[in-house]
Amino acid sequence: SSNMLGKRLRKVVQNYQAMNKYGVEFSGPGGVATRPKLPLQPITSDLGPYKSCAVVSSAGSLRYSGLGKEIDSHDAVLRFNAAPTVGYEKDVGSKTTIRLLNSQVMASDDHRFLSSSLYSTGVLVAWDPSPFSADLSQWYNKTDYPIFTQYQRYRRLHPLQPFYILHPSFEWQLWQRIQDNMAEPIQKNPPSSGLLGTVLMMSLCEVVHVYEFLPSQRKTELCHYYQRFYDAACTLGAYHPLLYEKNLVKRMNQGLDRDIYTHGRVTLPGFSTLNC
Ligand code: NCC
Repeated sequence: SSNMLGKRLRKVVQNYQAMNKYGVEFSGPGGVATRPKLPLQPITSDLGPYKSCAVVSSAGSLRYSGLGKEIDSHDAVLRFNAAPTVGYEKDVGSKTTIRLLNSQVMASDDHRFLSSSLYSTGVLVAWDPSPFSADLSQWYNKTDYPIFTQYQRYRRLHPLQPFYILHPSFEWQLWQRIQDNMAEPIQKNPPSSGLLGTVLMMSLCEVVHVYEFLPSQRKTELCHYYQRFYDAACTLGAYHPLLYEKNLVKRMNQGLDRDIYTHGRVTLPGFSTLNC
């Protein structure tokens, strides 16, 4: 009915405006200093909408999961930081539509951000754990890692690859949602890339499947599926309020508990399908 359509349209506009707020039109103080420029439009105007999406956590429990085919069957796939696909296709698939990077990855020598081909597939989105929620110039002048210089360097080398930066207010609005879902006070650090990416995909997709964010029966202390490093804090959190993030995602899950146990899969609705 036209009433339904009206509601949907209103939602689309609201979504658009909301994303604009934590979108990417920040051109930065200093004009010349910030060239090459950020994209003109927010990512939600340039990408999607997609029907079905996959968010692939980097958890060690993806190892031997055999989920690769299922992950690749989605219209868009989001991956994190330095998580590779080559050599792990059976478990994590090979499609990369978006890669969400924290600023530490962009800055540290280990990850060879400027030279590795790992980052040249798909659309890049970067974020920095800014302690400042409101003041963009304060953040710009004191980021945790040199996100802007690295962004400029990368863009000069790869001028055609789409590359966005998340507005820090997105981190803190999301942090507030996690806190609202908990009776006890949580640590005042930004959410992990995992939850940031999940919510980003909820803005771009009708339905979002997140893999091994809520650990399956394969739960392990192996930190990442691609590294021999063991630490339970990778799954439970230390700096990031990861356990609380997982609680929130568990609450939003529209899939079966059994799918979590067997596949490490949760199913979340996209914002465009919600009427609230
Ligand atoms: O480990 P990381 O995350 O790159 O993983 C991406 C997201 O997957 C989810 N995850 C990961 C491992 C695991 N065992 N369980 C999980 O649920 C989390 O949601 C995680 O966000 C980050 O959030 O950006 C993080 O990045 C790393 C590190 O900077 C990069 O991997 C590059 O090496 C952080 N590690 C350290 O700082 C040592 C990590 O805390 C968070």
